[in-house]
Amino acid sequence: MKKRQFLGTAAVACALPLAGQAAGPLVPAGRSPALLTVTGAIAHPNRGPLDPVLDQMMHKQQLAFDKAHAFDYAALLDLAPQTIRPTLEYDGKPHVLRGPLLVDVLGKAGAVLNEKTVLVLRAVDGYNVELPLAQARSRRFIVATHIDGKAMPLGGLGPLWAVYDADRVPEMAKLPLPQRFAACPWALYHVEVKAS
Ligand SMILES: Nc1nc2c(c(=O)[nH]1)N[C@H]1C(S)=C(S)[C@@H](COP(=O)(O)O)O[C@H]1N2
Ligand SMILES: [Mo]
Repeated sequence: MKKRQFLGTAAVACALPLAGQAAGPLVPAGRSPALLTVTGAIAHPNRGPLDPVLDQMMHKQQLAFDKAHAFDYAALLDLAPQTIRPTLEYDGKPHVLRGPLLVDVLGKAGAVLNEKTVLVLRAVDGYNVELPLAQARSRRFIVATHIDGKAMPLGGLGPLWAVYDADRVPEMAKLPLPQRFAACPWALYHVEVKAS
């Protein structure tokens, strides 16, 4: 597992335009690619607006934002991990999923939350779902980084999966397996915090 990486002023400095600077290393020290970008009602951004050139996939998915908090893998592993054991629909077996609570990820971004907040969870294939904050809390959604002790590949369910323990939510546990995980985008990469 990776050690914690420092994401303070260095990360903010890296997010600023590099105009006038000599070309540096391809991957600046202590920085790895953002896996999850949180936008909307947040008070602790660490990057600027959507760049319609370089943020091409988000641009194609018609996102728009003037600031964001981007998490790399280390930043997510730095948050207190939770472990859940839901039965998955793919094989009908319980699996161990681990990762920080979604609300803790939002907290790190300084999300401004109230009882009307809605979260839009979006995956790389464009699949997206509106999840009321109240449900993210009561169902204890996590941003899973590991399944059965292993990191999850892009191309599988990862690298991040917004998921919850359906077996432990009575109104979901009574549904057939294929109806329990519609609010759980695999390959999650973007969360919008919609205040209203
Ligand atoms: N990224 C992504 N996540 C997704 C989906 C999807 O199409 N893409 N389908 C959702 C739905 S509707 C269900 S029922 C479950 C299982 O769908 P799947 O068989 O497409 O994984 O995953 C959910 N998560
Ligand atoms: Mo579905």
